[in-house]
Amino acid sequence: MKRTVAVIGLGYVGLPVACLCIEKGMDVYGADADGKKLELIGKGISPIDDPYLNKEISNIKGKINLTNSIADAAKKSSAIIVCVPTPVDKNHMPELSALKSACEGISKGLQKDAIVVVESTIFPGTVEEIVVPILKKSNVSFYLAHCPERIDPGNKKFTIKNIPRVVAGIDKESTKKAAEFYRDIIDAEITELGSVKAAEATKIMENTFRDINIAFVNEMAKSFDKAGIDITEVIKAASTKPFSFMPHYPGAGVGGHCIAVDPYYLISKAKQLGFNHRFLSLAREINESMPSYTIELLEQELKKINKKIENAKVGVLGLAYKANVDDVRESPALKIIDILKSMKADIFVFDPYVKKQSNVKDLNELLEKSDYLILATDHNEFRNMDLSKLKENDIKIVIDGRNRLDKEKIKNMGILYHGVGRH
Ligand code: SAJ
Repeated sequence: MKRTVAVIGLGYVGLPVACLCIEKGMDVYGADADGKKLELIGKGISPIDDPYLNKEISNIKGKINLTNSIADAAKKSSAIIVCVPTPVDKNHMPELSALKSACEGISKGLQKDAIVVVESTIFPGTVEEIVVPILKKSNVSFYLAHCPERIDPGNKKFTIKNIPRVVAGIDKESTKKAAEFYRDIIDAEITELGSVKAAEATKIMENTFRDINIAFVNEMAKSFDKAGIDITEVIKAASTKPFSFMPHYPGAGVGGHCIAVDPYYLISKAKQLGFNHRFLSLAREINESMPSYTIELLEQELKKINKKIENAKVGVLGLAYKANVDDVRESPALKIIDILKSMKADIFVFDPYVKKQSNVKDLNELLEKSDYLILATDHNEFRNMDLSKLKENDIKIVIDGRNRLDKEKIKNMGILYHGVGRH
């Protein structure tokens, strides 16, 4: 009998799940609160500019059942995969309203012995303390597990089809049923863990590991800026060691809905339990300081030519939180723009993936109008730009927020150059 799956939340996590389940011959009910998103998906257009989704989305046109009613999707399904956002609020506290309302909706339609799997990133304890009580309102027996999402937006090599996963349920049966489900759709190792808290903690550990390593190189970059050492050369050199070194790269900041968010889920939960994550908090502080550090670098270079930021014509290259994606969530570029605004600079912004929030039509117009540049996001278009255009447009300063541009070439054109830990 065909398995029927409800996917709650059709974003960068849920949509790949929906595409894959349809590809595997399942009946899929996709539920999302965003009518525009449902309309696009119904037309076979991906609401997210992502290589995997742009390719797969046409295969689900006319096959996926779309609804804005979570209860209706749950009513029809024996498996329910929850892929809603779990951000932090402005005080860096977990914001679980989307997860809670998804569970409320599911509890209104949950079928007896259905399996519910939460893929959204959550702190250890969320499933047992928050999800279970809400689903129990359904008054039916159900299986419940956590299988943390591992999507890397824009990654063509590792996609939902081949990324190994970990899974654990509130009881052995739930773990087994969830593992079966993922083994049916994913061609990679599915590891069953002994407790749902271990699964919740795994994702947080993966991403916190990345955050502290980025903070490490960001602090090194600040130190090397003082010492006149080019950190990109040192990272390259350290990477020649064939074991126990893992390169990370300094930059204008850490954005996105994973790395910049997940550590706070653990920090806040641990605080409730009486443990203070000093190291993780410091790493967050260092990474959060990078946008203002990038502005300080611009101020340093402006001082050399007796200029100030006020009324300076500053071109910001990029809005997205990382290269070649269209997502601006927690983007350092937005923080850089806010600081420039507060300092009354004249700001020009261009991002080829985020044209709606750009205020010039293309890179050429930005170069024509700007005197100083900040590279905030290393989109391929910026990495490969014709640097001679900097000279043609009389650009005086380049702050390379991702250490991606040819430092020597820029300096040889008589343009002031400063990267992050590189000058
Ligand atoms: N960043 C740095 N230096 C680095 C790496 C990243 O400053 O060395 C910045 C990026 O510019 C960006 C932010 O950190 O602003 C996050 O970058 P990311 O490459 O970690 O991209 P994400 O947020 O899409 O992370 C995803 C995560 N995947 C999941 O959570 C399932 C993460 O676990 C992956 O490690 C990451 O992709 C990846 O490796 O690409």
